[in-house]
Amino acid sequence: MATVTSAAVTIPSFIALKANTTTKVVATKAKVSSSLRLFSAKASLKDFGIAIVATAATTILASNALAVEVLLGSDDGGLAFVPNDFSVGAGEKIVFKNNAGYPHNVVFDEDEVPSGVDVSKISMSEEDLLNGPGETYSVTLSEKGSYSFYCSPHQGAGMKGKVTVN
Ligand SMILES: [Cu+2]
Repeated sequence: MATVTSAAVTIPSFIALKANTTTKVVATKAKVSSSLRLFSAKASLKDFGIAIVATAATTILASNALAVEVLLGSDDGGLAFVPNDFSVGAGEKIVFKNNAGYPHNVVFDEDEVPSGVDVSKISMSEEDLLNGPGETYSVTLSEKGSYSFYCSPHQGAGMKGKVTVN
């Protein structure tokens, strides 16, 4: 049957992402395939593929499987990035999230980023602040190398961090 073949081909590409999300994807697919059984083999194969992609994308976003979260302010109220020294893969999303001691912001240091990187494209402006609980600022770095960043209101208090993009 065409639907069985399709499942066999598409499942392996998702296994690498996260073991426990694979289970959900497979479960959803089973329902999709049974509802498509009345269509022609070719049509169901095509619709099937689209449904799987949509489900997988939603699952990834919900679980943040491909993002790194950095807290702004430590749980005990310290003016710090948590963690303040970490690594990400090139193109991996970094989500800075207000936790305590806000307002905060995230400004990359133009003297401590890989050459050719325009810090204005990856930084918040010095005046721009995250004021509310749980507010986030997200950035994706594609150039490999070491980047230093700071929070402009708390730079003097030592709120600085470093990320290595591999
Ligand atoms: Cu701050």
